[in-house]
Amino acid sequence: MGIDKKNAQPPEKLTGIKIEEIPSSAVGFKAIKSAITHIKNEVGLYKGIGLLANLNQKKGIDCPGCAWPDPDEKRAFLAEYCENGAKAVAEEATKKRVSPIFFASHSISEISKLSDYEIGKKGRITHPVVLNKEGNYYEEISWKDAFKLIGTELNKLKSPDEAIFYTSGRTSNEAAFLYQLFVRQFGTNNLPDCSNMCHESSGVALSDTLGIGKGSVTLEDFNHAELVIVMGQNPGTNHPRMLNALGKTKKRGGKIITINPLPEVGLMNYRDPQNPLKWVGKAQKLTDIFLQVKINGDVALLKIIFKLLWEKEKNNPNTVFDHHFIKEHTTGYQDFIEHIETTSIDELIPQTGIDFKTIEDAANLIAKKKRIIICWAMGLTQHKNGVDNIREIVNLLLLKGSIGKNGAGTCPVRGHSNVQGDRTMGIWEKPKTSFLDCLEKEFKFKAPRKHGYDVVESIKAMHQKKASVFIGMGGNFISATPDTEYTAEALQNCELTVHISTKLNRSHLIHGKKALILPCLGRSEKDLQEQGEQFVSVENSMGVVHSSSGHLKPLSEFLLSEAAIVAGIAEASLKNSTVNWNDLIKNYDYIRNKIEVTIPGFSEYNKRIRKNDGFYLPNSARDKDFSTTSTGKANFSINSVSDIVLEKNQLLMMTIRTHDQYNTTIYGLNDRYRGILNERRVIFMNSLDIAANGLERLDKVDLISHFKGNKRIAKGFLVIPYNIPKSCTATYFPETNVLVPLDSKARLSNTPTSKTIVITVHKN
Ligand SMILES: Nc1nc2c(c(=O)[nH]1)N[C@H]1C(S)=C(S)[C@@H](COP(=O)(O)OP(=O)(O)OC[C@H]3O[C@@H](n4cnc5c(=O)[nH]c(N)nc54)[C@H](O)[C@@H]3O)O[C@H]1N2
Ligand SMILES: Nc1nc2c(c(=O)[nH]1)N[C@H]1C(S)=C(S)[C@@H](COP(=O)(O)OP(=O)(O)OC[C@H]3O[C@@H](n4cnc5c(=O)[nH]c(N)nc54)[C@H](O)[C@@H]3O)O[C@H]1N2
Ligand SMILES: [Mo]
Repeated sequence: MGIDKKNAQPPEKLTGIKIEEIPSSAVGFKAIKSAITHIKNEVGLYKGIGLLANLNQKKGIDCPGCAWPDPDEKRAFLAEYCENGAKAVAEEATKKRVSPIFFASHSISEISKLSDYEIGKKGRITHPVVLNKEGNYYEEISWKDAFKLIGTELNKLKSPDEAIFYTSGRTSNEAAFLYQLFVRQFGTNNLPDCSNMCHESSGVALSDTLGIGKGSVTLEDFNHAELVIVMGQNPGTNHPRMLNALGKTKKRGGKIITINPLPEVGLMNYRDPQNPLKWVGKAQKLTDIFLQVKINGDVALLKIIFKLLWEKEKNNPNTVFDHHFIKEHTTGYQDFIEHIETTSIDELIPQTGIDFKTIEDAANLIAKKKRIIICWAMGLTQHKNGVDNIREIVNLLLLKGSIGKNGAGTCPVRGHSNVQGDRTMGIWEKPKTSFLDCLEKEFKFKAPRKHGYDVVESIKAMHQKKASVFIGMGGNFISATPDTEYTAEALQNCELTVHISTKLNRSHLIHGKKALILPCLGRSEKDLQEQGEQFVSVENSMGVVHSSSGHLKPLSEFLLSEAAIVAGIAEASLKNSTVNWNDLIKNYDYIRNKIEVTIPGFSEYNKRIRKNDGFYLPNSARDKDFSTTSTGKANFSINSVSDIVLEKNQLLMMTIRTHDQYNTTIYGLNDRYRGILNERRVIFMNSLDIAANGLERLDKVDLISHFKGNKRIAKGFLVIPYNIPKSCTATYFPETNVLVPLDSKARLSNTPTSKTIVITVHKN
């Protein structure tokens, strides 16, 4: 019995908004109080403090929050974590349990009526459970039978390409490597991952222009940068420890330019979370120049800046651009300059929504600086021209010779704590030939060569019944993906859906004809295998591979590690595998030995991972080696501005995160840094747009998105007047994913355009 696809969306219920003044700075006492409250409520104070003391310490647990790196040497004495890192571990190490008794007394239809917040707070899943055809209750199943069911369904498929193997970004290197090896031995490259919705645009743009899809800076570079530009990112909430790095840049005399439609509190002023003496008195100012750009106005803004820089360079040759770098290391400079000559500042200004004088101040500052870092996240990648946004960033760095030198370079700030490592391990629907060649050689099998489905293509394939088994290694597919109702139909078309999860989420409720939930160990728990206690390894945003070991007793004896689950599925599904899966998981050193011989950069993996804090992977851009691009040099590129034209009363909507959520996991109902408490169904609007639509503060409205003549609706949101550019609005994800059309995606990277959705607002 399938539940109504409408229940794929969070319920429309309002929760009782309270509005308070927006704080003047991030961090400080309230952050500490919030962290302690979450720890106390979820884990208990005594156990919680032990847990926090291990977070991000050498030989400790890698924080499951974000992918921001740890300092190479000195770690904070008090603790190397942030408020939101504390919430992330509290959520995982919670005392609350979702046991077979819970499932026996709560039907799927019943659970699907709860909010995402309520679902998450039910706790950790303790046993593998199955939902049989026509059932409305999950029931306990043994691991053996669960694996057998997967094996049977996979082997029923006419082609391996009818199965989809999704990965979220928390999976360790060891589990990810095994998972992709199993999937390729099964015979498909259908390995979509959360990256497809996240930094794919960065990967495509950086590979194109610099020859490596990862950022080039290290944490140390922030101590040497003269200028850091932070674009389309809200580190105060999503990467709080990045504020320390920015604080250090400032202390050494560096400047910060922030480009964002919102004046995000954390970027404006902050207090050092590791220095309680600084929690009172005046906060540290971070942003020197704030460019309050309209949504998707970044390419236009950068083009204006290029024009201003070029004018200066023409007037005083060799003072603004680094011609030595340009000549030695790049191609396409002449074409780029010709394009800049033809651009018109007057035509571009309206797209930015910023006054000319402020842009000029920014250009003057950039002109003088030689060591520049540019950081960015989802505000740039999730647009139709997301790849253009990032190639434009590269243009700026190339003009300034700001790549491959101390204090300079690209800094795409990754989301999930091991999303970068998972890609390195081969979780990718478009694997490189050289990688498949290595797998074939080492494991003696014929790897599939045809590219697989990414996230958007997977949804379509399931909808069109070209795929009928879905396996999710972590994540929450129904809530993270666009076009919620369409995606629900897609998942409900499947014969089998399987989720390897720590906590209950909405994806468990929007299921195929049969469904399994396979509970796994979390990062914070001890992982005991045949040859003893194991640790895993992960790669952070700056390419450092390091270990993570859980210290807590697993919450239930029925949990398996992700690696063991992959081995179990592989044993039950592959007929003549050349791999002895059960042997590999006896000791993860054996898996790392296999990684060492198949993936470049991992020589002496087992030895180096045990030393202090791991090791840096090779990074060609960091070494000013651009030989891996199509031209053998770093490429200048010519990029497209936004092509969105709004009709009367139409507005642009970006979907963003509150301070109290981790993607689809809702820690709480507050967004403290934006002054909103106890409510998620809000829409931030400019006062002029509120008036123009005949609306008032706190009016209840429905949102309708418009795409190629189709309308999609999300009901019941409260209007909040906010400091946001005219014609721009913001709502929280996942409540408004139902408005994001599946076919609205970035050119080249296929990333859903979660930050540019054309909407109208209607009084309810
Ligand atoms: N606590 C916590 N930490 C997290 C996460 C979480 O949910 N909670 N998620 C993790 C993940 S997977 C990721 S990918 C990252 C996400 O980290 P962020 O990218 O910081 O997250 P978003 O909330 O999507 O914020 C996007 C920012 O971009 C701005 N923006 C939107 N559109 C535009 C635009 O057109 N131009 C410019 N210049 N700016 C724009 C928004 O105003 C907002 O400040 O964080 C990771 N860390
Ligand atoms: N509208 C809109 N949509 C977006 C975005 C946006 O900005 N706007 N952002 C996109 C981005 S950047 C991303 S990365 C995706 C995120 O997409 P996902 O990664 O799919 O979603 P998460 O919410 O991070 O997944 C949370 C679930 O992961 C499981 N989990 C947690 N820890 C573990 C673990 O250690 N092991 C396993 N096996 N499972 C675990 C828990 O069951 C939890 O419910 O969403 C995307 N969707
Ligand atoms: Mo992400």
